[in-house]
Amino acid sequence: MRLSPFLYLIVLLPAASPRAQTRPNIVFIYSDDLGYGDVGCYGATAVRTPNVDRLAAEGLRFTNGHSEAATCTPSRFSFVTGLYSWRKKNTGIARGNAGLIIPEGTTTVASVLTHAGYRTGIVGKWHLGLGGPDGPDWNGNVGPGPLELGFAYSYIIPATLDRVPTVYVDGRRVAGLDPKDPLFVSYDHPVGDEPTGKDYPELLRYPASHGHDQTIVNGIGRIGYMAGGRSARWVDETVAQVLARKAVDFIAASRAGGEPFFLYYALTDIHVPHWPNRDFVNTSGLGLRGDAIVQMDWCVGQVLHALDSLGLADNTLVIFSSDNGPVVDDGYADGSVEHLGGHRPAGVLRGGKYSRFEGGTRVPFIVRWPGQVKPGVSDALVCQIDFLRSFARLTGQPLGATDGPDSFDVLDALLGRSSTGRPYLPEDADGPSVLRGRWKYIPPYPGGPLISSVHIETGNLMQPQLYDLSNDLGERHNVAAEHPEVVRELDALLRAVTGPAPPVK
Ligand code: NG6
Ligand code: CA
Repeated sequence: MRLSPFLYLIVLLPAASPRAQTRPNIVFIYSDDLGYGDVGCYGATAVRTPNVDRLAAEGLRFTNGHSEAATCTPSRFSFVTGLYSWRKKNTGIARGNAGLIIPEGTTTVASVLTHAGYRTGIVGKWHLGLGGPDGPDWNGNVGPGPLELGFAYSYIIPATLDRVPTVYVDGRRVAGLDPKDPLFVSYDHPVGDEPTGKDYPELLRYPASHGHDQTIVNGIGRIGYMAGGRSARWVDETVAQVLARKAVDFIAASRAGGEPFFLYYALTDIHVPHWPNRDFVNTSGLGLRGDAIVQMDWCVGQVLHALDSLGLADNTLVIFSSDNGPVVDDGYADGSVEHLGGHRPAGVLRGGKYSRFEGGTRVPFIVRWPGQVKPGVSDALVCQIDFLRSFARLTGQPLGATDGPDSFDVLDALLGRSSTGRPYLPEDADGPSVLRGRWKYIPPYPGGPLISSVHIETGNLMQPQLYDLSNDLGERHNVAAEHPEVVRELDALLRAVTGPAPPVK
């Protein structure tokens, strides 16, 4: 039987249907502590990052893309909830046994995409607490956690690589835990009789330079004490590989299920402790931190390769970014400072992780969606907190005023269809500064100019600071005295934004 031209059209329609174009899969690859100058496409020459550079060449590279905060927990809180981190208490850097920081029932980027019919998953670093107010039951149900906040799949490390417990959590259970060897965790007092870095520094792979002197696990002094759970402990030199496998498996399973998917792939690199797989040791010439960058780039490559080989690349929006700016010695004397050479982790920016200067939150930020996002460079002001509302529009989800109230819909900027992003951005480093147009305003803050342990400038000054980023991206010339009216305006803006907080349960 010959098909009429009309029938041909119907048969052919699904492949080119608008659904395929407007509801792409979304993969957010979130690096940890990666600086504005740490990858090739942002100017690094001493370390090679071909996979991140490939994303940039095939996508849109933002020069003014930000995390919401200069540390991890608040940045992640904002990305997940669309709320500024200071809206809620306890969004400072969370302990590894903290209770879940985000109340159940909060609208999240994952719950929005679940409503839109997406299969949602998180793989990697969580660091937003688990369990009730007293923390999780490590030997039972570890929830509530990502699964109660809109993620259908969750394979995470609870906090950071340097915080106990050093175990994976698969869904609501510690993966591979033997009930005969229960896991004990405390941040207040030693548990069990395993050596600590404080008492047995000779057992360490490399010494701590600051803190990190509690339980030694796998030759690394950690923050916090733990005992038991031996069968469940991760092996530092394979964490990136284990998580990359989980990410790729999630993509493949979603492809098999035929649903659009959202993957939040939160890399553990390049946070301390730096212990890349032996495949990457001595590959950068920049010491262990540089080797961790190479491993991070490999992780990105694993995802790109999976998308290519499964035929998903064209219909997948990939976003790559970092949760805060860079730090070289974040508490371990692992040789990274000595090997840094001329590499500048924050590039042209001043400050880094923990800092109010741009180095704190201005980070690599790349969007790729072949055929939809024209490759290039964008100066639009965008922030990870804006994904919630931008993805809602992308997927046609109506939101109420209290859903992600601090998230702006910057979809057009993210897709390169507009050069305008959000109108201003509060940047948090234990208290906000604000960026609007060419101006960066840092209100007076006490606390001293330097965190000496990490060699990073805080940006604290008892006088107002105003920088004209159009000619002073490195924030060297405080022009507050020359522009009192701008200082007044931005101070008022900041007060208005931080003022009457929307109710957070
Ligand atoms: C600090 C840790 C640092 C890192 C940071 C959190 C010390 C001395 N420093 O308190 O090593 O873990 O917290 O980093 O313990 S973040 O990227 O997760 O915010
Ligand atoms: Ca971080």
